[in-house]
Amino acid sequence: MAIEFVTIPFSHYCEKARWALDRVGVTYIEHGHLPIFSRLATKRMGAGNTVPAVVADGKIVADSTAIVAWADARRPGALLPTDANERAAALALEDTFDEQLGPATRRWAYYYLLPNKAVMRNVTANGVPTWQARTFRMFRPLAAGAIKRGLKIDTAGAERSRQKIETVFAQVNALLADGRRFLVGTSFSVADLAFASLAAPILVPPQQKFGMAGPQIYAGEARAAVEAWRATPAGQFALRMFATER
Ligand SMILES: N[C@@H](CCC(=O)N[C@@H](CS)C(=O)NCC(=O)O)C(=O)O
Repeated sequence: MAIEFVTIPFSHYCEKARWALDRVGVTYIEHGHLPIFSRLATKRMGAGNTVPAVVADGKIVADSTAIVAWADARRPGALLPTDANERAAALALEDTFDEQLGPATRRWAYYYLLPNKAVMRNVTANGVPTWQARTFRMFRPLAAGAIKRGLKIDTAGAERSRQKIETVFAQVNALLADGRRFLVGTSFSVADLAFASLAAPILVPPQQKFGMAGPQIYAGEARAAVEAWRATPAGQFALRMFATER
């Protein structure tokens, strides 16, 4: 039976959960919402404030980390390594990416993309009810203002986020320096999935949907930063994960 999957379609945490569900072959019906509206949906289902959230067998599984664990339980070992040490290492990396990388890439991407009317129009037009897309378009400056305030998106915040991204990328570059193919062990795990999906807003892999395919969505200094991140070992690694494991 299909499960219900509530998302903001272009959210990288939702992509993390979607990738996990796809990986284990779970059938789901995705209910996409735009920011602000997503809270109405999660409230209605009795989940917290954020997406992704899943309803399966009448139970709510909220938070991408819980959804990955739920998905792995459907096909044990598909995402969480079965070896205890590897599992602990993969989960620790997932935590770092969830807590450090995800908020930083989101703030940095919003800082540069929110003012771009054409890109935002494209990004917010897909996978959500038409009335939401239309309302968002109509009240774009208001909605953009609310997102900016909610996520503290300003020049100083974008710079702090850039530094955080650099720190996490340096950590991943260091792991990859020994030539390993995956971040933990010898096969794909939640560590690879979490890094690639949460870095996606600043790497813009071609496999991404929702109007976010390709670095051309950025201009000027942001485009240059994106190209530089894509060229790092960590950037190349994430792009390879999207190309071969997504
Ligand atoms: N720790 C959460 C973070 C999820 C998250 O931050 N979701 C954002 C979208 S990227 C959200 O739902 N924002 C809407 C809101 O806060 O109203 C997870 O891993 O699922």
